[in-house]
Amino acid sequence: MKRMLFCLCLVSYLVSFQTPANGALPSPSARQLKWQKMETIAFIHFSINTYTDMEWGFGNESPALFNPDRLDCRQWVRTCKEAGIKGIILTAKHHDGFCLWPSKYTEHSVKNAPWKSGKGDLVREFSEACKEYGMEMGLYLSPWDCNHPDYGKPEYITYFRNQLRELLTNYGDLFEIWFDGANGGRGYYGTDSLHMRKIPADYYGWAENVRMVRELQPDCIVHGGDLADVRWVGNEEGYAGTTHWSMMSPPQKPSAEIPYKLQLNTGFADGTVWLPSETDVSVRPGWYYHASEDHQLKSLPKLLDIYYESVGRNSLLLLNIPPDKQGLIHPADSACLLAWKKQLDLELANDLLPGNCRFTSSQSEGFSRCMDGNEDSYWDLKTPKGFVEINFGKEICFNRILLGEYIPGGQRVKSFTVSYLSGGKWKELDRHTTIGYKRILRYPETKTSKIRIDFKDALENPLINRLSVFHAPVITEPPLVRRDRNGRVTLISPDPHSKIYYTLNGETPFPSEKNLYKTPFMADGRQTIKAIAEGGRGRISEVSEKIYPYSKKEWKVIGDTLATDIFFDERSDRTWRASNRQEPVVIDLGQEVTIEKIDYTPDQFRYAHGIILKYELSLSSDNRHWTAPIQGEFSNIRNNPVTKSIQMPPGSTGRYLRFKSVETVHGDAPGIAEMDVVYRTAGEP
Ligand code: FUL
Repeated sequence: MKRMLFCLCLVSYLVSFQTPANGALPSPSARQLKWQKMETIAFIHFSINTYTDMEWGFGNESPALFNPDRLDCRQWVRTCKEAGIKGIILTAKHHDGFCLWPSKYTEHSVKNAPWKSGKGDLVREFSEACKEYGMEMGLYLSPWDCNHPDYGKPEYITYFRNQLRELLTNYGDLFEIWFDGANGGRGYYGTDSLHMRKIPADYYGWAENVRMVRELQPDCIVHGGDLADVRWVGNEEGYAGTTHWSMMSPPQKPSAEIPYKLQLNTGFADGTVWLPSETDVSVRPGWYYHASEDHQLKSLPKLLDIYYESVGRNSLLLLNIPPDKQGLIHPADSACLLAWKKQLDLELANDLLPGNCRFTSSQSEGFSRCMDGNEDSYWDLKTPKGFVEINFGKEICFNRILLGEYIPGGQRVKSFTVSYLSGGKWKELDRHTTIGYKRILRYPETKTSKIRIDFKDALENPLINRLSVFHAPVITEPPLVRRDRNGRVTLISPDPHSKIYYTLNGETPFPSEKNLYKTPFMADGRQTIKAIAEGGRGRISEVSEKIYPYSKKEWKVIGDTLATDIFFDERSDRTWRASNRQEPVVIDLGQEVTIEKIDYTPDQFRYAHGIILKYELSLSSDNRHWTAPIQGEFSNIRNNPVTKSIQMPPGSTGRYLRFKSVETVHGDAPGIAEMDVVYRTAGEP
C-alpha cells in the first residue's frame, strides 16, 4: 500500500509530463546529473526506533527514551567518507513523528528528550559534521506521522510544510530530500489508542511541497511524492534490473499486468521522462540498529553484489548504516564498510585499456574519447549499430568490463553482446540490454587476447564515454552453515572448487586436514561452528560463524510433519504454505522454557508469497490453556522481507506456541520459510 501510493502519484506525474518538444530523448537535468555522479550515498536511520528496537514506531513513544550518551555525528560522517560515500541522508523525522531537531511546531522532538537536557539539535550537529568533512547532506522527512493528532486532516499539511520549511532553511544546503512513501495507516496520532487513519491519494499536495524545495533549495533532489526527480528502484534488497532505463512512463499496460515494482526496477525504453533510480538497502537486515542483528551484517561478497547490481546497472546506491543506542556507528559496520571500499578499489583499480592495445571499430573517429577518463567526452558511433574489437597483443585474463553512456545525450543502447577470442574462434560471452550512466559486467576469470563488443540496437547512435576492462582479484565467499532440526550440519561454499575448513571449539579454523569438511556431520545441542572456504590460489574467505544454544530435535509442528521439516531446517529456499489463511500453527518445543524472542523468516524467493504482515501469538504449557494472544505486525516487511523478530515480554514461559497469520502482504495464504525460538531453559540464568 505504502509504495503503491508512491507509484500512483508517480504515474500522475508522468502522465502530466510531455515528451520533450523537440522529440529528443529524455535526459537528466543539471541537478539529476550532479546527483547521478555521486554514485554511492548513505542513509542514516537513527531515531526513537533505535531505542524501542522497532522498525516502524506507533507514535506514542516517549521522547524520554531518546538519550544517546556518546552521539558523534563526526564519526558517522568520517566513517562514510572513508568508505568513499559522497552524501548522507539522515532520518530527521521517521513515521513515528519524533523530530531530531527542536521544531517550533511540536513537542515530540529532542526538545523533550534527556539527550543534552533537551537542548540538543541533532540535525544541526549532523549538518556541521557534513560541512566539516565536505560531505553532501540530505534529510528524510516522513510525510506519514503516527504522532500528530491532525494527521489525515487538512491541518496536518500546514504542520508538515512548516517543518519542511524549517529543514529547508535552517541547516544549510541539501543535496536530497527524501519524502518517504510508506503509510501503514496505523498509529496513536496523539490519542490513547492505536487505530487506522487512511489518506486520499492527493492528500499531501505535492506541487506546493516541491515548489517549496525548488524555491528554498534549488539544487536539492526530491525523492518521493508525485513530482520527484528520482524513483525508488522497487525493492529494498539492493538490486536494479539487468535491463534498467532511467526513463519512466505511464505503465504500458494496466499495472496489474506489469507489477509496479517491476516497472520501477526496469524503467521504460520509450519512457517520456528522465527519472533515474535510487537503490536503497541496509547494511543490516533492518533499517534501524538492533543488537540482535550485530552478527547479521551483509557479507563482503553480498555488498559487492549490491554495488555491481546497483551502480553497475545504471542506478545510484543508497546504503543504510544505522548508529547504535550510544549514537555511534558500530565497529562491525565500520569494518564492513571499509572492507567493501578496499575490495572495490582493488577490483576496479587496474584498467587494462588502453595500455598497448590496438582497436578496430565501426567508427574510428573519436573512439579514444571513451577511454580518456573524461566523462564529458564520448565516442559517437554515428549509427545505432556498431562494434569495437580490442586486441591486447598477448593473452590476458579479465573478469570485469565497464561501459558508460554520455547521459546528457540521453540513454540510448538497447542491446549489445560481449565476445572473446578462444582457440582462434570468436565465442559470445553474453548478451545484454541497457548501459546507461554506468554498466559493470562480471565474468569468471577469462583468458583471451581479444575482446569484441557489438552494439546491436539503440534508440539513437550510442554515445559511449566509458570503456574499461579489469582483472579483479577474486574473493572467496564464506561458506553457509546449516543445521537441521536433528543436528545434522551441512557446510556449503558458493564456489564449488573451494575447500571448506571448520571447528567446533570456537577457534578460528585454518586450512588443515583435520579441519577439512568432507561430508555433513552430526553436531546437535549447544554448538559454536566456525568455517572458512579456501578458493583458488589460496584465497581464504571471511569466517562464517553459527552459535547454537541448544538442540531443536524435540521441536515439532503439531499435526504437520512437512512444516516440522521446513520450519527448522535453516534453509531459506524452502517455504511452507498454509492450506488456508487463518489456520494457526502450533509448535511444540518439547519442554517448558522461558522464551526471549521468536524469529519469523518469510519466503525468500525474489518474488515472494505468503509474507505475513500481522500475526497473533499465544503460549501454553499444556496445549489446552493459552495466554491472551499477542497481536503484532512485522513493520516494513512488505519491502524488506527479511527475518523479523517478535521480542517477548519478560517471563514469557511455555512449551507450546500458537502462531496465527492475521494478514499477509498480498492477501494470500501465509508462508513460513523458517521459525526460530530463542529461549532459556529452567536451569539457565
Ligand atoms: C521505507 C520505510 O518504511 C522504512 O522504515 C525505511 O525508512 C525505508 C528507507 O523506507 O518506506
